[in-house]
Amino acid sequence: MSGGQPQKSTDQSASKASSNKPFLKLLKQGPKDPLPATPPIWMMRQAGRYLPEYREVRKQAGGFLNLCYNPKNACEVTLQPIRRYGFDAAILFSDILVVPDALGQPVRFETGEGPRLDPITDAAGLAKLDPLKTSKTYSSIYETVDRIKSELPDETTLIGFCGAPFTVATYMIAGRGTPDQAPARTLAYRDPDLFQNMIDMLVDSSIEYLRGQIDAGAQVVQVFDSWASVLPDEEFQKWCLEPMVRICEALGQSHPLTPIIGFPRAVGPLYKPYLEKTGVNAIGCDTSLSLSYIRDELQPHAVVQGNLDPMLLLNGGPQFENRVRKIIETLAGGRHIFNLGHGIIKETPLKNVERLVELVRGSAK
Ligand code: 1CP
Repeated sequence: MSGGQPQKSTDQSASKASSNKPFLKLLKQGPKDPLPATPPIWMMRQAGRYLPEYREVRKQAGGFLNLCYNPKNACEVTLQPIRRYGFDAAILFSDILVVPDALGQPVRFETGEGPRLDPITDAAGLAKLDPLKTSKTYSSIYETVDRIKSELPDETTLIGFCGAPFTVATYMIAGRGTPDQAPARTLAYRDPDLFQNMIDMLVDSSIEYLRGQIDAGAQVVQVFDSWASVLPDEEFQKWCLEPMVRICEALGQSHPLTPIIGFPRAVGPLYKPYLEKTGVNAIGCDTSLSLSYIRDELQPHAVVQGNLDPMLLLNGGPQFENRVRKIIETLAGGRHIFNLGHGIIKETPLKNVERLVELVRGSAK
């Protein structure tokens, strides 16, 4: 499998380009370097349904995955939030479920219902997947990255991404989003060897996919482990931490200059061991982490990213504004990227996002 093989480093351009990109520059700095006057800002799910211009393209794209696999349209929706708000980073428009789709487990998006896959529950199901077949699907995404790179403003950084193996496996096993990820947890306990094989396949394919995105022009990558918090400590080590360590080691060998952001959402006290063991450059902090924990326990070791509650952004008003100021003030002594604690909610008023950017950019002392 191509995933495990180190390749010649192709991320040299990332080092040259960082000086005029505040987001990339911060990620490459050490803790002692001078900090920017205001934190760089982007928002998880910044390209999406809260934007009228996204809904317009989406309507005409003929299905969500068609949008992801059409480089012209995917590039367009990636750039929309940059044009409107001037965020410091653009995130490739795609989805974490592109990986199972590429491996041969077709993904459908039912209108208003989220993703659907034929669940994999046994070895025969897993054996149908073919890691050698991914390149055709992945190359359309790389083409999108290449396009974005040529159209992105000079000062904007491009983030590539994938889902963490555990989070992606929860969808492959349940065949859909589930409130408690019970089908995946059950399979992991009932048949750990099969579960391990699935995780291994996802580790290799994620490495291949992230390397391809970086080679095509992604300057930073983020790995989303949205459901890591449902596992007890021991299983977290095995199914979340170890796979992420392997991904970071592989990228560290092939693309040592490309920063990695980890997002082990809602794992509470496990944030610290995650940071220590994976060595990620930056850590996405979810809404539940206290600002003092982020400042004292995480920020000395990595760039911290977060953590405004998307619900506060949706509601706006003084509570929202005060919290934005408090986040910035508390984390001002170290490296901080302003973001939400999870994805933006689709009903969020555009004027609140505008106000957020104004507050963050106007926060210089
Ligand atoms: O109808 C639509 O237009 C689909 C809505 C949508 C969008 C805009 C989905 C379906 N995916 C996306 C894009 C997307 N997804 C991006 C790129 C855009 C950006 O961030 O600006 C990214 C990074 C993701 C990541 C993603 N997809 C995650 C991890 C982050 C998180 O929110 O926790 C997860 C869990 C998914 C799965 C997924 N894709 C889409 C939906 C509705 C879901 C959740 C399904 C569920 O659990 O019910």
